[in-house]
Amino acid sequence: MKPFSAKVNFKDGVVKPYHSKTERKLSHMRNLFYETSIVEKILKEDDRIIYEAYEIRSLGQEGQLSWCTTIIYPGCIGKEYHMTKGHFHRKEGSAELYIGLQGRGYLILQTKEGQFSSTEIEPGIVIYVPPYWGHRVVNTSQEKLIIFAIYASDAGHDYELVEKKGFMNLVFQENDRPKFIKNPKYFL
Ligand code: M6P
Ligand code: ZN
Repeated sequence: MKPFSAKVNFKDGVVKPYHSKTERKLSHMRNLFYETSIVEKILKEDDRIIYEAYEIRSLGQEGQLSWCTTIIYPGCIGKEYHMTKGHFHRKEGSAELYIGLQGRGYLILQTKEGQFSSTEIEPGIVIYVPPYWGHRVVNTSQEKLIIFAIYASDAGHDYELVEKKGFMNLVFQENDRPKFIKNPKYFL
């Protein structure tokens, strides 16, 4: 394999060239937002894009790195801010690095044993996601939240647990400010 490069636009998060672009619409996240009845109501009129990701992949082999920009559009579903699906790594001992490029929000993290953590993201903030911590990005700003992430190419994405249980805390907009609320649907 030879060295290669790509260009990341730090303002809009677009990567050129990229290997894959993922577009996550509300219909792809039906059961991830807390207020499922509001989701269904919105979907009758508008299947809005919640976020997009541009990925540069290396071979899915040990020792290789992949990287990705993610652009989370501003907005709420009911009171809950737009967010990514969130995932654990299939190879659970695999860490990741997040770097804020634009906008503001939170990276929320949790372990399968019930520990929870959150870190504010803003341009220039670098967050280390240790092995074994599931992670989700939440956009609490009124502009696009753009992040850059670097991870092991063989880490893999495990969405199952998040789809089943959600995250321990929800990030709601209250009086125009983010507020963390215990997720009543979460169980250990
Ligand atoms: C970050 C990285 C990617 C991830 C993307 C979207 O850029 O962690 O690996 O795919 O965010 O998040 P999710 O996969 O949870 O939808
Ligand atoms: Zn990850």
